[in-house]
Amino acid sequence: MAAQIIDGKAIAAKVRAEVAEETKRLKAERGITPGLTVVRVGDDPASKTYVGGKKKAAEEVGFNGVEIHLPDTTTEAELLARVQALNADPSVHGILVQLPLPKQIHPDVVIATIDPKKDVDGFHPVSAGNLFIGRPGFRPCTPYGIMRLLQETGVPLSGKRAVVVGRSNIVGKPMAIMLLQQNCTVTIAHSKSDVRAEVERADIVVAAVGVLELIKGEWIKPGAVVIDVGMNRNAEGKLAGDVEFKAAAERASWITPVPGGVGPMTIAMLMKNTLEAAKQSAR
Ligand code: LUD
Repeated sequence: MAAQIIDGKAIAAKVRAEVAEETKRLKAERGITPGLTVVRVGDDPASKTYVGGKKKAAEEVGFNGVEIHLPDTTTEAELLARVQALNADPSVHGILVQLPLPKQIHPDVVIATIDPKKDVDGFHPVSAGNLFIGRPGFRPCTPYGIMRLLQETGVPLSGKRAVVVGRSNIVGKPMAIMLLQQNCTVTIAHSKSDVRAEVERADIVVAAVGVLELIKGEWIKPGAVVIDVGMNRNAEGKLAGDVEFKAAAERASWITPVPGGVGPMTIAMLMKNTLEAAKQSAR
């Protein structure tokens, strides 16, 4: 069996088109142009690429997209002052501080300073709490995008055994909660787990560990759906995921590629969250 490819690039374009359409309406009916400000601190090369993608997408869907680039010597107090100014700016509906941050800045403190109404990353404790208890609120963009990818396959989730490999606050933990919300039987596997045994029995595998091809193709249960969140460089310097793509694709029913899978969806769902923030604002 050869897996069907989940085309994240195409589905992300569809999501952006939906957002662009609604943005037009929001402007015409209420005179609101969604504003997204992305703050990038320092010169992490991957962050530069990802933030560039966010700014481009914001412009494409008709938002006012702004990037603030600060030097890697920025102090925590300086960054907090920037965030507070954005909290107070009514033209800014969404604020995102790109991670990772330089080591002198504590990400938790910065995230907690963002007004939860503008938390389009869904990382604020209020957003995390709302997700945990099943209330409306901003969902972290990567797992939110993965739920959309799963929905687009048409594979029913209810009653399926899902394994999330990785337990980060930005991907693994929220991913597990969202799959639970859709009635999956969810396992979170991590560095102290028997990852192979957990993957072998899973109908849905979400790999979010950041270790090149840690998940072997032969571990995949025939017919499983495989979502690869990994963004690693291989020996040839090319982007590759946390799953051995070629071997896994021989067993899976559906699989995401890297690049062109989850990455573009992360950016598209950020547009969706920012539109939602603007809709909920007074103006
Ligand atoms: N921080 C994110 N840090 C890293 N890949 C992203 C990402 C697009 N505050 C905050 O944007 O949501 C975030 N909020 N993240 N990430 C990862 C994470 C953050 C990663 C990849 C991509 C966003 C992406 O577009 C492309 C793809 O997979 O096709 C490849 C891009 C390339 O390098 O060529």
